[in-house]
Amino acid sequence: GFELTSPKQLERLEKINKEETFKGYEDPIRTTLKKEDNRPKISLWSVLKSMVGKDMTKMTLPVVFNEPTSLLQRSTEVLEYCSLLDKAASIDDSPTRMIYVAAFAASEYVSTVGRIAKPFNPLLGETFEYARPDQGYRVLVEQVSHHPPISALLAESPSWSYYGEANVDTKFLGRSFDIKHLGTWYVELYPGKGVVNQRGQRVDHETYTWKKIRNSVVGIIVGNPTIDNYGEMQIRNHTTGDYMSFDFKQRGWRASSIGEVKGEIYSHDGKLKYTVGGHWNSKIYAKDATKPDAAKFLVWEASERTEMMFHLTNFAASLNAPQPHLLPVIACTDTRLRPDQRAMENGQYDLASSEKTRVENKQRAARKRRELSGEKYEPAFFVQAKHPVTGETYWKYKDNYWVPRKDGKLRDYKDIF
Ligand code: CLR
Repeated sequence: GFELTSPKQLERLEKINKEETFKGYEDPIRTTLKKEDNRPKISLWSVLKSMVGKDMTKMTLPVVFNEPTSLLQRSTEVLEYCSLLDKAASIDDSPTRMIYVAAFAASEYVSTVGRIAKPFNPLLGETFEYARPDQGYRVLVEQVSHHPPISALLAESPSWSYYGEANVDTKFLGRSFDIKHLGTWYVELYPGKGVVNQRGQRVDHETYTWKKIRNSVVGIIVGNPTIDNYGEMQIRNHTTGDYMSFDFKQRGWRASSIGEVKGEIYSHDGKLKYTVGGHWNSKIYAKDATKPDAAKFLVWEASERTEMMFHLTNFAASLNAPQPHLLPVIACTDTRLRPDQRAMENGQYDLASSEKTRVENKQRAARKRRELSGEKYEPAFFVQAKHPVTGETYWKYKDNYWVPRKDGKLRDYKDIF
């Protein structure tokens, strides 16, 4: 929706097009699943009460507690509101760009409402790709480690990249089921007019980082499980030195406290520039803090949601769609081809359960084989490297997915399902 102006933006656009990213994405976007829920009713607490103290990877739950998405797809769901990043890149002033980056970081939480189900744990080497010709971006996610479960994600568009490591530490404590996020998330913005860094030089992009806040499922024992997301997010613009503290309040007794957020954006010299407020489950506003009588303005608003099975959002319903043009093009390791999850989506719960056991056994056998032959597992599309800006280790894309994909070379490069 925003004009691309800089040579860097045009170069990024050309790469995305030259690699035929949108090949296979010709079908209409699926936005819903069927409505009726024919799952057997089992109380969550009756199954969970024997599992206090366990983490999610060690819990074997009946497949009816799953939803037909994988954790690779749930990481991709963050991109539902990525037009906020397009908007950010269209702005010349860096603290103002931070407002939209922060709204993007908060917007992912609205999709958690009502989703009290276990996503499929990706198999080692499982991948997921997603591209949107209507919005000009593409995403690639790969499960790079099984113990602990870690996925690496890279999303790219002409004016931004979003990448990081999904690495969650889960624990069921009886009263609540808690999810802590260990990975760092990065946004690189390529504004049309470039960026002035802290040394006064004009450069073509800026780098932001933050860590995700905590998710917590409460109300399990009383039979009314709900999800809360809370904690302090520190967003830093490493290039200009701007920073923000963004507070996600823990759910209290007042209805208005549910989803409440409050943040302050400072420029590199410590001057308060903007305040940000609202709710991650509905709307986010910002206000110029340098003008005493400034009015707040709307930054982000959650999309309407049609009710459907598993309470998926309309965006989430698009992720696993078996689109006829796409299925022959994607890598053979793509979640869309995973048989147990497909059976679950089709309402075939017994098949889903037996297929889940089969693919997990297959994964175990492959690990045994590697152990016996002394082979070290290497992810296909990402490699660990030192980040040029933060100095932290991160998963760097090897730039070897989209070209082989367009040439049909990922159709049988591996057998994991
Ligand atoms: C939240 C948004 C993040 C990515 C992310 C990672 C882990 C997800 C979490 C999100 C939402 C809540 C989640 C969690 C893993 C397990 C937990 C789906 C999507 C569910 C609610 C736990 C349910 C467990 C019972 C059914 C036993 O960007």
